[in-house]
Amino acid sequence: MKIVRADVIVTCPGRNFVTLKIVTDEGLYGIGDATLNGRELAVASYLKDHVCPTLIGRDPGRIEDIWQYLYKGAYWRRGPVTMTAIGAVDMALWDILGKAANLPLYRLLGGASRDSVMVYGHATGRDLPEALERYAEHVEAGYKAIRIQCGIPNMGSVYGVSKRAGAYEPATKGAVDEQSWSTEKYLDFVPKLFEAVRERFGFDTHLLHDVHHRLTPIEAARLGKAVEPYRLFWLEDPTPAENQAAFRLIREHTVTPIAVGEVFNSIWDCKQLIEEQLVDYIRATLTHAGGITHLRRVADLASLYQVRTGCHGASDLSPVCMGAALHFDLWVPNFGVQEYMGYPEAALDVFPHAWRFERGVMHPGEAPGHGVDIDEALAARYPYDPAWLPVARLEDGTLWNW
Ligand code: KDG
Ligand code: MG
Repeated sequence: MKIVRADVIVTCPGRNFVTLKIVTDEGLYGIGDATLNGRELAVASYLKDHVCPTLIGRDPGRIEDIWQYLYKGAYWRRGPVTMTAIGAVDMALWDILGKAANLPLYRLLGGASRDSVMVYGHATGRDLPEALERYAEHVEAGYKAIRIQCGIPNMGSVYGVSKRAGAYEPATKGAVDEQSWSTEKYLDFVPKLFEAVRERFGFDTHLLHDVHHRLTPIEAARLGKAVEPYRLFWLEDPTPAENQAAFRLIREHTVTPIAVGEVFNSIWDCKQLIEEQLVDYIRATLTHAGGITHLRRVADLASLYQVRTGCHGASDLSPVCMGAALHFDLWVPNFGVQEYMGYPEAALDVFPHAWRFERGVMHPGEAPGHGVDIDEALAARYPYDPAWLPVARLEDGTLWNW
């Protein structure tokens, strides 16, 4: 079998997605998600201009060799754009392999390690009553794990709370959204938020929260310690992780479990965090971290240290990533949880899929490959629509981590 075409499809069915389609001389094709929120066209160009021409004529079954070729052969290694492009190629090649073998991807990886995949949903409110209502809806829908984010009293805007009604979507059209941040107000309010959740709903659901890189290590340590009575499933991205050693300080002070890594793109971003057992969950996902071929290396390293997976699954990762990730989750022995926020209706129509959700758990389905397709005619009806991720500033105007 030989690769005869590789096309990049950019579409905006409710939000922007970049998809790579690799076609073989036998008519089989595979697709991969190449969406990097707010930087979509950089990956589209990397693929179109620098990767697709090198794929033509290759055997799509040589997945490992193609991965190594794109990683080592570029000379310029790693980085979100490169690794997202490699991730999309890898995902598409595993899809082709599954279709050629007539097997769902999870069976190629070694078969199911569990019956279904626990996912966490997002309960987000502008204020405490609204956040608790959203939490109640998730409990009602059967979610076993729920992330809570809430507007902070007397703070203009906050991570996780959309300006628009409906699902969380941080990217905005037109001007970049400049949000304001006060660590003091946040640290004062958040323990009260968790207390209110546990008071109303008890301890039957796993409670998660995303700090979105906003705290310094010592502030994060203080928060982790303060919220121990509420027994979080995880506290996510408490501080930026470029300096992996910073997490030692958090670890020295608290037993609140830590999740990190949705912005990671390679094993090198998390090597120290894992080897020193500074985190409990690793959030890297297939699209941004080099596909199945690379993420399973991360998961295998993590398994040696009892670190579990918690793949990033925000809706800016396309339904293609979701499908592939669910196969990965069903197989990976050291699975923790999968994020799932749902998708706009139009996106679900553009990407017909075998995966399904039922009462807090998901299954990738039994279709060969990863089980997600793209309706190209429909995709063409939703042209690319530029959108920007926000930035955050402290109340005195200093640019902060969003
Ligand atoms: O594009 C940015 C989003 O993917 C990110 O804000 C979502 O932090 C996020 C999460 O935990 O899902
Ligand atoms: Mg996050």
